[in-house]
Amino acid sequence: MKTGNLWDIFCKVIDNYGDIGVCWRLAVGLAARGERVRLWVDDASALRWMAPEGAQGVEVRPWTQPIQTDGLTVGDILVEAFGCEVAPEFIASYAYNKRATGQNAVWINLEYLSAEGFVERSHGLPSPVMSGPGIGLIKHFFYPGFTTGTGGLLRETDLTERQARFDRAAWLQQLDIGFQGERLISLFCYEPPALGALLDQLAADTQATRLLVTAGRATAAVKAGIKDKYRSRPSWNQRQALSFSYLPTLTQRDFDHLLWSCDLNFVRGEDSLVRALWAGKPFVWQIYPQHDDAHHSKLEAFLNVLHAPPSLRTFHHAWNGVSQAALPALAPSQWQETVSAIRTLQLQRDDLVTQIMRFALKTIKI
Ligand code: TRH
Repeated sequence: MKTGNLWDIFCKVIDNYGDIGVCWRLAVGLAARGERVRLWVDDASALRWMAPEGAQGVEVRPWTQPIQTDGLTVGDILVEAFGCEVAPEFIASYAYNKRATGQNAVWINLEYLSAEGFVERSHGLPSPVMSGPGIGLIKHFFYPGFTTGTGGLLRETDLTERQARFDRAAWLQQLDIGFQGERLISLFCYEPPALGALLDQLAADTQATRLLVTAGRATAAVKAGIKDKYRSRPSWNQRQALSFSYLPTLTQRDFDHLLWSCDLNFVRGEDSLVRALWAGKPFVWQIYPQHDDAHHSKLEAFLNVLHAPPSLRTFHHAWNGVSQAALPALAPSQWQETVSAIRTLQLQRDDLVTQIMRFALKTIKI
């Protein structure tokens, strides 16, 4: 495809880091392939620690109300991330420009990652705009996913080379983690109901474990859990089999390094799930909870795509509060093969940036 197109990606930060995390990765991926990107975001604060150095070819713009469109060069491709509803004044000038130049509009609705069946059915579908300043334009749904009929997963072109070059010992030292050969487990989570049970399990294990706890909600949850334990059972970690390292906020690159360094990763939301998959180590996923428990079927669909063995399924059910059963024992050695298999399979598929660029070009030419 011809490169050098100008992409306008719109992102609204609802909560947590996934929306901006995915949009940033997409923007950087496009720029790395010669595209130009403007990322319009209502709250760019997380980028200060996720990507403090920015990226060549990506311009982060504040999504002000309204956006000042006077004198703005309209881009070629418009991406609306996660149904964030692009600013009407921007749509008006985009639509005006496309009509005036006779160029096809490319307005892509980027959706959340899911392994559910509707993703294949909905990926690529057109949705004519029936009202508002964009009336007459056609939006297209773009669904990331795990199967060939979907938009794929975000993956950098140099991912496997970076992994091959990675020096685990040096990275741990750089982070001041006093690693002494113990099992390393990363923890990026919300407030899992079984967190207390996990801490007990690790403290009771004959194998020493260091839990690398990510900043924010995971740190708050672990500290609260430990406090509770000391209050009710002061001897819960008497042998000190379980130790803790509380991490600062990491750049997205260092977040990968964390996952590559650990023997087991606990991740949450969609973006870190994909990073855990690329890391290729056994992982446990806490799915983003939805009010109507819609996340239960989403979790099940993912476990099916993963071909998760029974021990991994039951662990996920307890970790996510889908079942009230006691947290089963961790069995990472039984899970390794499953993770390696999905990683190998997904590495053979076209990544999301390749696919979205192909999709945009096709739509421009229609
Ligand atoms: O933060 P999340 O829980 O994001 C969630 C989900 O995406 C959810 O679907 C969405 O609806 C909700 O946000 C609004 O988890 P996720 O998706 O894994 O995103 C985390 C991002 O933060 C990811 O890009 C990795 C990055 N990260 C760092 O770069 N450094 C860090 O230290 C940590 C802990 C995370």
